[in-house]
Amino acid sequence: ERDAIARAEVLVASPDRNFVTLRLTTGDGLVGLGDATLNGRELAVASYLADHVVPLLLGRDAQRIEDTWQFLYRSAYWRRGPVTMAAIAAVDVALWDIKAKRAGMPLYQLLGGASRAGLMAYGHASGRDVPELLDSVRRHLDEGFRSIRVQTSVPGVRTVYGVASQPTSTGGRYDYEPAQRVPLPVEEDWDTRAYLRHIPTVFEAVRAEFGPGLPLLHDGHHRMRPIEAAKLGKSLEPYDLFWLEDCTPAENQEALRLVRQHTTTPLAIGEVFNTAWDYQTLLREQLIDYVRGSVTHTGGITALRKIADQAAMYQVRTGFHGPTDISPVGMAAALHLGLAIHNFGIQELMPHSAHTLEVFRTSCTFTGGYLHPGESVGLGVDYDDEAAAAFPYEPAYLPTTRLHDGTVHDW
Ligand code: GCO
Ligand code: MG
Repeated sequence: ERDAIARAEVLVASPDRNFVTLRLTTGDGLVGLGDATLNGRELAVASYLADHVVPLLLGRDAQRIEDTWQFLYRSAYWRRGPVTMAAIAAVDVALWDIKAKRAGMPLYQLLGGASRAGLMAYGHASGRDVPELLDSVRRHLDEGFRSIRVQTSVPGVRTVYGVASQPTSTGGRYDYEPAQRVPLPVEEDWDTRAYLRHIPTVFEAVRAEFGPGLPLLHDGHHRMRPIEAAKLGKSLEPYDLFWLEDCTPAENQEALRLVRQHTTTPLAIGEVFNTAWDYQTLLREQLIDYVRGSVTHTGGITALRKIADQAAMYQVRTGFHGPTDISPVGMAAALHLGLAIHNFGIQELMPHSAHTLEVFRTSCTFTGGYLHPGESVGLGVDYDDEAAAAFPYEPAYLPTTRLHDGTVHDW
């Protein structure tokens, strides 16, 4: 049985951070990889796969991608949710990897071929104050980035998520890592009024230094109420942002109506969404400009492609999530999809560490500000078991945030 799934392995490793990977092998030895990493809740997806999905996969026809997706989504009865959708995504991407290898082509060719030469990527500049931030922007430009996300500390706030606490780390970049290897989540603090006063002054300084042309992005990380987000969007209009991301938590999609009525700052949302339903009102009412989902957390290429096609009807473009917690397998999947679809917008890039890249050998490249998935057959990523053995799983938590009176806040 050439096409039958003969082996399904759930691989957990921590080369500087935790990753969960699904590896499927066909009867004739074709190997497919899928990313199942859910930052800070990794073992839940590993168990979902190993205990509940792997037994269903053995013997199935690896060529039947859509059918397998529908089977996993509907047969569980309990639909949606980050754990379920990350598990389905891993299976889906592994099957696309296998199908492209069977076809003898890089995956983007199977998805319709390249719609562009490369994928514009944005990097993460941050600083504890404005001079440090300007320096970080400069370093990113030196590394080839042509679009930059800008995050800074806020006066009166002790620690702000998304701002590197050390000025230098891997590759001389100003990096931050979303999850930390700590027994309890690190507690950060927050003050929305101080933030709303401060951020326009930061963008004013960045524009004054780097001019009007450089695409600049900002992540509100779900912290604002709708009226606060509307106010921020308005106050940032003079600085012509590429996007304002996650301005509200958006479980309530209607919140974006209020923001949209007040500002022309483009809005991006969706890194924590996991199905097309999360975007339904946002797309139909044209409340957003960019879809932020990742292949890894939105049910794979099969599902995210449908969302991208739906978005295209409203001239909404993609800006797929690409932090370090999307593994090189998940990133490769995003790049193949982004290269193939017409309504690609931009791709987030937080470069992986050298240890991560020892475990995941990827053909992806980043040159002149543009990402490309490479020309290897399939996804173009190999998993090195020997390298992975040196990096066992270590518990890690994302941080949490409290207001100054002690109230737990969105972060
Ligand atoms: C981003 C993000 C990330 C997430 C992280 C959570 O825009 O890249 O907001 O930093 O917080 O991926 O796991
Ligand atoms: Mg974000």
